[in-house]
Amino acid sequence: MSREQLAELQNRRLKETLKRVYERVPFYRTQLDRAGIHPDSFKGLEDLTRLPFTRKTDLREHYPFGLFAVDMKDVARLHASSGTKGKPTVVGYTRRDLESWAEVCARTIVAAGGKPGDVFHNAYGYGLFTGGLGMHYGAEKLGLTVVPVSGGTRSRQMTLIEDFRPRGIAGTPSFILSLGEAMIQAGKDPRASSVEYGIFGAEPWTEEMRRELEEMWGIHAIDIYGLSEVIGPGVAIECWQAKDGLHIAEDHFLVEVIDPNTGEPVEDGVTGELVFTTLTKEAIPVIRYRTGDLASVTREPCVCGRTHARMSRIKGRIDDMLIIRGVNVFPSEIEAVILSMSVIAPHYRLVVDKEGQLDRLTVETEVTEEFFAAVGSSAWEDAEAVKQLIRTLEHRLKEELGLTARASVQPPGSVPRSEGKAVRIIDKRQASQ
Ligand code: DLL
Repeated sequence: MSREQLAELQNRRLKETLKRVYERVPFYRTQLDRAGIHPDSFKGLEDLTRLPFTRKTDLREHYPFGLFAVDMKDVARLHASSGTKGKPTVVGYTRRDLESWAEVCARTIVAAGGKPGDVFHNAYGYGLFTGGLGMHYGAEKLGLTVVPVSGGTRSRQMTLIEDFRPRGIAGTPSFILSLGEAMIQAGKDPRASSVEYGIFGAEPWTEEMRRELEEMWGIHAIDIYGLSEVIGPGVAIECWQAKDGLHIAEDHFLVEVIDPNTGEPVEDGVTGELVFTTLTKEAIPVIRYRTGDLASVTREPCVCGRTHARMSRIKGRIDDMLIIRGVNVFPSEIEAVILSMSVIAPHYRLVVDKEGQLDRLTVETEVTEEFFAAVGSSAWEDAEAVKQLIRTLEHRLKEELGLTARASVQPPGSVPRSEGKAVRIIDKRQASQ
């Protein structure tokens, strides 16, 4: 579809969505009345920036179903976020929403290099989390054979991969990395497996992590982005041809990038907060939803031929930015430094606490098996090679990020692994005050 045709479609769908929420959701009616906007005079895309933003707090305040635009009898499915930072956010889907969701997820698998007939090992968690069922129905719609393995023990996943011979695999990058690691420990080579492409997302990851995963598994590692409030997985995906930005399903989701402080739009190519407006959702449409995710967008043509705009990798979340002794830093920047050191394994945690009045960051890492074998386990802390490694990591964090941090390097397996989204930041500041 040309960009002009797309704009026409978006314009029509945006007007329909606005009408829908104005008529059916008291929250939006109040918001729009306050802003002096009525669906009858709303001009569509050119009026977009006049619309008020919607925030996660709005969903929480109307917990559970207050922002739904349909009767409960028309809601075919519910999903919810884990709610680690307060009440969960609940989202609903009509049958048509489930269809559109399957459609956008099917497209993501095509973009990653998947095709009908593939066996697809889906290690995203099934349940209230959108990852498992979202990718599941996308894969079925495209005509793949889905293995709905969900999370679960690595040894079982290994056996299933050996026996069912999937071409595609999906899961959080941290989990697939630890699965590969478990295979190597069991004397198996992930590169020798049948897997050719991996669809990885739901948590931040870096180019360095992509290299680790591609090297370890011998696959194309493709970044997928999404969030429950907008639909779940399927909002955007890289194409295997370019791996240079994630194509946004713009016929379903309108994207904006704003300056998080002023709320004003920023130019293409400039990093800011992603804001989405849904164009086809029935059960819970969202208007200018502020994701808290930081990225930039480009509308330059892509080698793959898709015309949809591309977003950069997520640089971080606004609320994940750490301020350590006056230096602002995102976990992804620290990850890039850690992973650029070949003797450190791609597992880490960032622990923040207080030292007197000052914030203190400890970067917890572990070494590779080879390094460990060379040093030997006895007197680990006193080994000169370990001390030197700590000094080098601390020095590079300072040089490259301006960050004063303590480094800790431990034997392999010391950093806890997770089955879903990795827990990278342990903030002990409240407790230690
Ligand atoms: O994580 C949906 C999803 C499932 C996406 C499977 C991709 C694959 P939530 O649990 O609502 O939904 O979490 C959404 O996760 O706002 C981002 O902060 C983060 N996130 C998702 N994908 C990526 C990614 C799903 N590729 C939140 N890179 C989002 C970085 C991501 N962060």
